[in-house]
Order: sequence, then C-alpha cells, then structure tokens
Amino acid sequence: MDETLRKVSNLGSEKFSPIKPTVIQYGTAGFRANSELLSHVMYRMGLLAALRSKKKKATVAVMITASHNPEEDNGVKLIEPMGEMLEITWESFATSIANAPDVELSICLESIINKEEIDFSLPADVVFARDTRSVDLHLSQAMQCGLEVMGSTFTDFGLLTTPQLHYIVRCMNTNGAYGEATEEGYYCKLAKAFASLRKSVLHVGNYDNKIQLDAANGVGACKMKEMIKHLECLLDIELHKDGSDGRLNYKCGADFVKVQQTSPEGVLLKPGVKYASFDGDADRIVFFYADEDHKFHLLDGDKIATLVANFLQQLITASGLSVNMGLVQTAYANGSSTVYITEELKIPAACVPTGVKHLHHQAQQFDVGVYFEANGHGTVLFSSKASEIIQNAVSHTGMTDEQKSAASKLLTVMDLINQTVGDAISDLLLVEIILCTFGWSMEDWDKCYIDLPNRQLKVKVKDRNDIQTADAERKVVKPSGLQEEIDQLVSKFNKGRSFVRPSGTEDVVRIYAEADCQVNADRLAHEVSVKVYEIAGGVGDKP
Ligand code: 16G
Ligand code: ZN
Repeated sequence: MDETLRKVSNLGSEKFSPIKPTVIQYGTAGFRANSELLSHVMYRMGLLAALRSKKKKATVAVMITASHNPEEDNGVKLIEPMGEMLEITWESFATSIANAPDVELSICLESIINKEEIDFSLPADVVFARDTRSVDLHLSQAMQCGLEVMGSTFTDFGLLTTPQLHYIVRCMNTNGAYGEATEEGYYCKLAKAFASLRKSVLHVGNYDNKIQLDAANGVGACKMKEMIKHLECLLDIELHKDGSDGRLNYKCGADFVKVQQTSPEGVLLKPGVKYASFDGDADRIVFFYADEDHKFHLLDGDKIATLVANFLQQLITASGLSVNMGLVQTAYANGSSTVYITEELKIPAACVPTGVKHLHHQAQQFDVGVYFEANGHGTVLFSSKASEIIQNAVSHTGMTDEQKSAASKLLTVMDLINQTVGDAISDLLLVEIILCTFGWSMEDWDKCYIDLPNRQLKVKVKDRNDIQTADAERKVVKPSGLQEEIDQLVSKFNKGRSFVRPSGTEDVVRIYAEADCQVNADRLAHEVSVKVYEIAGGVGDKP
C-alpha cells in the first residue's frame, strides 16, 4: 500500500497539480466547475473510485459530465454498484481529496482507508463514460491515470448518456439480471418493452406518435438516433439541436425550456404538435406544445409524474395486487400538481430537498415509488417485494385474465423504466406508451390540472452557505428574520407561495414563487429576491 500511495503522490504533483488554489465542493450531483480547473479533480476521483470499489467489493462507475451547465464547464460524479448516487458520507471524502494540497494527498487517502476500514489488497474495478463536451477526453484520461496508479481494472465506455452508465453498472453487479451490461443491451431491453406495450394498444384515440425532439446539442442526440433504429418505426421522431450546428445547452435543452418557459431558439412551435427537450446528458426531459392561439404550454416533471402515477395506479388496481404507491416531489413542485395528486388521484405525496439522491431515497420507502423533480428528472422504483408480487401474479392460477393481463403489463413497464436514475430516453418512451394507452393528445394530458403561474430567479450573495433551510427547503432558518419577511410578502398574494435555497451547483441563492397570475408570481419572486439581497448580503446590482 505504501508504495502505491507514494506513486499516487508523485504522479499527482508531477502531472495533476491544481492550477490555482480554489476550493471545490462535491455538490448535489458531483463536482462542477470550469473545465480548466478540473484535471487534478478528475485524477483524484479516479483514486477515490478505486477505493469505493474496494470498499463495496463491486464495480463502481464514474461519469464525466456537467449535465445542463454551459459547454465550458465540466464535472464528475461517482455512481454506486446498483446505479445509485454516491453515498452521502463519501461526498465529504470526495471534497477532502479534491481539495488536499499535493503533499497531503496520500495522507488524505490513507485516512479514508483507515476510517472506512478498507482492505487495500482487494481488487478494484471501475467503468466510466463521458458526455460530448470537447475537453471530456482529456479529463477522462486524467481520471484513468488515477485508476491506473491504484492498480484498478477499468472499462472505458466512451460516449454515453448519464443514465446509460447507471444502467450498465447495475447490470454488471447483478450478473446481467437487470439486463445486458452494454449500450446495445440498453437499447434492446427498452425497445423490446416499448414494442410489446405499444402493440397491445389497439385504439389510440387522440394520440399522435410524432415528436419534435430538442436534444440540447448533447450526447442524447446520438444515443436517441441509436434508439430510433431499435424502435421499429413505432415512433416518428424528428431531432433538433443534435449537436451538428450549435453549442451544448445554449438556448436549448430541458433546463432552458423549463426556466425560461419558452421553446428552444430556432424551434418554431406549430399548434398541436408535440415537442420534448432533453438536457445535456439526457437524464432530464420536459414536454411542451403550443395551443391554437400559439400560447406556449410546458408539461414538466410534475405533469410527467402525475401521468405516470395515474397510469401505474390504474394497472395496480386492475391487477388487484396489494402493493402501495407513493409520489415524491420537491418544493419546486407546482402547488396544483400536489393538490391533483393528493385530492384527485388520492396518492400519498412526500416532499424532500432538491437532488436526485433525496428523491430516490424517499421513493424506496414505497412498494412502487414515483419520483420527479419539476425540472424533468425522475423515474419509478419497484421494491423487490413489489417486483416479486408482480412476477408471481403473471403465472398465478387464482387470478382472472384481466388481472393477469394488467400484471403482465406492469412487468413489461418495469423493463421500460430505467430504475437506477431519471432517464430522458426511457421517460420519453414511457410517456408515449401512456399517452397512447389513454388515447391522449398533449392538450388532453395538459388538462389534468392547470399549473399555477410561477417564476424562478437567482441572487448572488457573499456566501450562499449563510442561507440555511429546513422542512425540505420550504423554510429558511438562517439568516434570522428572512423567513418572516418571506411570509409577510407571500400573504399579500392570492395562492402565493415562495421559498429560497442555496444552489448546489452554482454560486447563487435560488428564489421560487408562484401565485394566481403571472404578474403576481413575477412580483412575488422579485420582492423576495430583494429581501434576500438585503438580508443575506447580496453582491452586485440590487434586483
Ligand atoms: C443537479 C441535480 C438535480 C437538481 C439540480 C439542482 C442530480 C443528478 N442532479 O442537477 O437533481 O435538481 O442539481 O440544482 O442530483 P441547483 O442546486 O443549482 O438548483
Ligand atoms: Zn442532467
């Protein structure tokens, strides 16, 4: 071990020394920063991934991406053996390793080894992939050097969407029970489930299989092209923002469409046509369309969550199986969606802090847990108990044909869903199946409930960590007095609601507000941002 740690230190200071002494934090979804600052972080994440693999005695994964951030940023995150986000205690190890001075790198590694009682003599195995950012290759080579110096075996999967890598690592650690551990295996599993479900629908009503897809000029474009080849022409997808002419995430993609509440630049909305946008690494999706008056309508993660929960609930009821279902949201969920879920669908809804790891964890508390962030990131988890009940039902003699048919559909739906993490491609296919089954157009889907108008803003402050929140980010507990001010402002608006939280990916405080009309939502968001600026030490121009 000593010999390896010496090599780790030498290589680190020779080739991967930090360019400047900035502090970098393993945030909501890993490290994200300007690419130029990341070589040493990548090298060190290679080291940490090898340790994590030794600790878990399993293959782990490393994804190089900065998701919806601008092209010049990059990022890296570690993925657990079952495709989940890195365990929270290891996030602080990642932060300490990334920030250790060169001379303390081996001491830092050694302290993790001791704290976690890792048997250093065990083998390590890591799979990795990257999105389409131009410097990804260079950064993935730095990460690979970290793996090599630790003596870890590894497989470089090249370009993948983030959810594809999550899928692959889970397949590897379940001996193929989850699917074949290749990119081709991913397409085949999803496409087979899709075709089977699609062909079982005989009357499609108002459903139309045409989609105009904005791929954010990211990796989702080339991977969707591959998926299309497997879909037997059951969907008619026209790709926009496929990376051939345009910058990644620039005025396009799911984040742009959701936050700006408008269509991607250059994509002209035709009334009645269905549109969807992926983000840069294809783990988020939102839908949108224009009505006859050319008014833009967004169908975001909340609308997807309610559609999926409605569909699954119908199948569960039809199958007569006793499995419970719950839906997990964050404070960003539109107030109308929560009312619809709890009062119309009568499904229990939980609220957790922002970030997939929190939603995923909470969804595991249900037999069937649907989770979605309003920004379009989400999936469905089936507990092992639920999977077993559904599997047994298909061949159970005491059930009616209708019950069996519903159970068998549920089983196929489980194959269509990437249960490791939110997946834009898988979610797109799932939404299509549901719309087709219900015979719904975009307008039909949109009608389920009407979103309360809302607005998101951001404010720069001296130190965003001075803002502390509680109650799933719905209340500010520090600085004192700010929550009282927000309550005061909210009380002035009909259906008003607002909260603020420090971003986990950008150096800003985020503000969310909703109210009965757009003018009021805008006013509330603006007034709250002024209070944040005044009380929490705003910098730059006052909002
Ligand atoms: C990351 C999270 C996403 C969250 C977003 C919030 C994952 C995989 N991704 O993209 O879930 O909504 O951060 O960003 O966890 P913010 O903290 O800057 O608002
Ligand atoms: Zn993403």
